[in-house]
Amino acid sequence: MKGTEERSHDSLADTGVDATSVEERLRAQRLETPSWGYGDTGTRFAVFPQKGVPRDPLEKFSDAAQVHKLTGVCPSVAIHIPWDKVDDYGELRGHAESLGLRIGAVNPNLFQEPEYKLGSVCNPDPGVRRKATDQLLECVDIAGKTGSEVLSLWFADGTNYAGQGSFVERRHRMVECLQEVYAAMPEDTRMLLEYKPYEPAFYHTDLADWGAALTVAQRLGERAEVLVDLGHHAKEVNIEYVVALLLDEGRLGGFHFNNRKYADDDLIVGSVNPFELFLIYVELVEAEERSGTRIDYMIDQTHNIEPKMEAMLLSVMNLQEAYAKALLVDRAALAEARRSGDVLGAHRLLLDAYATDVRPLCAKVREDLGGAADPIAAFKESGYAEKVAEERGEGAGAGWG
Ligand code: RM4
Ligand code: MN
Ligand code: MN
Repeated sequence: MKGTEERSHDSLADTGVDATSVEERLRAQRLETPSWGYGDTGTRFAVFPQKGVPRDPLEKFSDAAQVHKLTGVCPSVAIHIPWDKVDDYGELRGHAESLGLRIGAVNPNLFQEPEYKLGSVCNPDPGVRRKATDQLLECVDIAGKTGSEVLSLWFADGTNYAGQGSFVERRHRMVECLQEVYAAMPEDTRMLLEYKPYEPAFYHTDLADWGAALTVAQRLGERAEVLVDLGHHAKEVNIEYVVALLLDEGRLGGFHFNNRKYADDDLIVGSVNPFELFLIYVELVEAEERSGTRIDYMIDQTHNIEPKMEAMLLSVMNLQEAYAKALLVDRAALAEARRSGDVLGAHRLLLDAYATDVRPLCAKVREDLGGAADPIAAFKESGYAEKVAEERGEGAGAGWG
């Protein structure tokens, strides 16, 4: 039986790429996991409680530490406020750091309170806009206390019926509120604007697509960038093209990885359309080679019926594989095929990379990082799930709100 190292190099033998540099880049990959992916979440129909889910934000970090330990590439955790509200953010930060983690993007909820029925920063009532702006400013403050450098904003703002609101007035209100927040951000903090075309509003959304998010970001300044969530597009949108375009404008700041079959399903990334994920990474790899590209790669998933920790591990493995395959594309040959008009030659270079079995390579990279060749098997063997099920019990999960 061959060792991981040997199998890893076998799989690259025919690709003509430099295995060492591919491994180096894979070791440098960073993926942020979401605190809410560890808690009990659900649909509007039901939330199914699972045994051993974290009861508070600190326990979510303990679970995230397991994911980092087994994969070696997940040292940060995104938080949602108020789901992860604590009295002492210094304590939360200390707990994270004691586990070898740091706090990633701070995500404010501006969609749960009754006042936000007609919107938050776009609300026609100036009093409600003030409240929303103050909540955003509180998150800037939390980012400072927790050592986070990213304020990640998704707005549920929108309308349900034609005529309900003025698109333009609502947009102006959003820009005005965000200008105040942007001005309050320390120099090293970035603001990410996440778009979504529907839900919970069903007629229009105030940041519906990449164009809406990009133009608001441009109004604010260089440290405002667009976040692409893979579940937030109309059907058949060519997401890799959107990614390339935002990269070219220097305004792709973040990713929310997940996968969907129909709507904003928040399923495990790569579970529905792994080829699309690969094509997105093909664009990202190219951009990474340009200087100044700083993208926060985050997972945004809710695990409703699947075991949450294993779901997170599988997501990370799928992202490692997609990245690895994209790194295997023979770029020089691709450029030549494009130049000479070799349509299928160019296409097949992508297919060749996609068809390569990169699992041994990714297993080796994880082992190099102190993680596990097979993180899910290692997790099962570790007994962690049984231990926390015993300690934490069932049904007290910290999830939605
Ligand atoms: C939204 C969006 C946000 C996420 C919330 C909970 O659809 O994806 O990123 O934080 O859901
Ligand atoms: Mn998202
Ligand atoms: Mn979403």
